[in-house]
Amino acid sequence: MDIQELSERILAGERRALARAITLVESQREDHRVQAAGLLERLRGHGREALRIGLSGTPGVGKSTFIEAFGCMLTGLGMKVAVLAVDPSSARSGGSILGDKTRMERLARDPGAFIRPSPSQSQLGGVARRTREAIDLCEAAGFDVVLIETVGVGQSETMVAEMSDLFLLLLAPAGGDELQGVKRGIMEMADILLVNKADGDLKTTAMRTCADYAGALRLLRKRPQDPEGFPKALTVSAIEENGLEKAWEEMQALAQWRRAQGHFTARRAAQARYWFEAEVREALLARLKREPVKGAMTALAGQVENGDLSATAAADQLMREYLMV
Ligand SMILES: Nc1nc2c(ncn2[C@@H]2O[C@H](COP(=O)(O)OP(=O)(O)OP(=O)(O)O)[C@@H](O)[C@H]2O)c(=O)[nH]1
Ligand SMILES: [Mg+2]
Repeated sequence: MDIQELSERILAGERRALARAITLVESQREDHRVQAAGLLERLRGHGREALRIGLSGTPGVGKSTFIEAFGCMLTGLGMKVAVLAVDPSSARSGGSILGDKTRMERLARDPGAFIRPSPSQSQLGGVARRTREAIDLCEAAGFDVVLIETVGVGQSETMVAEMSDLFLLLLAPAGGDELQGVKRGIMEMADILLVNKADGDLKTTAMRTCADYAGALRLLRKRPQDPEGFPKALTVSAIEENGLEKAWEEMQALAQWRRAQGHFTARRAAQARYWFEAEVREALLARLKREPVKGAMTALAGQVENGDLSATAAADQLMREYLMV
């Protein structure tokens, strides 16, 4: 594969080149990793920046329906929209991805949109890197908005929040008790809560739920990266396509304020640092699982079990001999 040509075609906004590049960054093969690194390096400093919007929500809350409607609204405004899905649990079968394709049929056919489902990869670290690199590729290809979708499972929300400029949480209309179901940590990460399905019989419940969440948000500690009134709770109906423009206005207002205040750039810098540190940790852990460290660790563990070495002395020895620390 000619990396020079691929990078030129990505910069020219060619979908097929972008799709091919994402396949390359998803590959675990050593030679592919080298090519991917070369490509990403070549594309650095192109000066293009998308608004990265993370979106999370429990299964069935309406993420796919929302993305389809919201994405089409944005392309209707003349924007180029990329959708990346993050599914570290890999719990979803191929059937669900197929389901998504049909659910996002309109967006999938939209020439202003690019949709990339999650690869079947189970390791969270691998997914995080692949997604960050895919975001970079989409930015280089000139997308204005990159939507990063995740189902609210485990660490995936934190992961997506750490690679987004704005983080949205999609919620279902619910009775008061169910409000407690949203973990505080997730609430604290969200910039905008969207109570979906505010239509038909569910409309009044959705409005009440929204007011409840707005109340809960007011009790949270004020964050420096928020202007007055944020984080905010809004109602939407993805099916009836209501409240989407309002939600977009709020997102833009928040992003603009953060840009003007320097929070936008500062957040990206902090995220870059976070991922650097995460990569270092992961690389070290990976070395423990490979030879020769793996075997040395097993041997030392045996000595610790026999009482020949203390746990501390054995750990010190391993670090000195194999990890140069
Ligand atoms: N009434 C109503 N139903 C909705 C709305 N949005 C989505 N739904 C319905 O909720 C169900 C789940 O919607 P999806 O968009 O597939 O939800 P999801 O969050 O993507 O689900 P997973 O991909 O399984 O995590 C579908 O039957 C939708 O038709 C809405 O705004 N109003
Ligand atoms: Mg979905």
